[in-house]
Amino acid sequence: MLPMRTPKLTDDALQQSLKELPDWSVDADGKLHRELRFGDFRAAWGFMSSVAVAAEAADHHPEWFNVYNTVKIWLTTHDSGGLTENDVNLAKEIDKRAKNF
Ligand code: H2B
Repeated sequence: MLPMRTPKLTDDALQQSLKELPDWSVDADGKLHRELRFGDFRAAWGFMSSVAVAAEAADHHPEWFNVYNTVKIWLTTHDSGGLTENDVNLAKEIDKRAKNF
């Protein structure tokens, strides 16, 4: 048996989801992308720690890059080869947690 993969979002479903994610865009690689800037490294790292807990709980993990107070995030579902509802859900969780830092 093949392992179950989360289905990729249709173009329509993706466009609908993007309406709820105004801070996110789809990059040239088809990944959901957002950049955040915090007051300092402590806040950026605190945010990343918070997202790490959510990502681990969901078993869905971001690609990300941090320098001092900036965090750049890319979301995609590697197992599915594209964007799925798991990426949309994690993006929403990230938006929620970003407000705390
Ligand atoms: N995160 C992301 N972003 N995409 C995946 O396909 C993925 C993941 N797969 N986290 C999970 C872990 C998988 O590798 C494990 C075995 O469940």
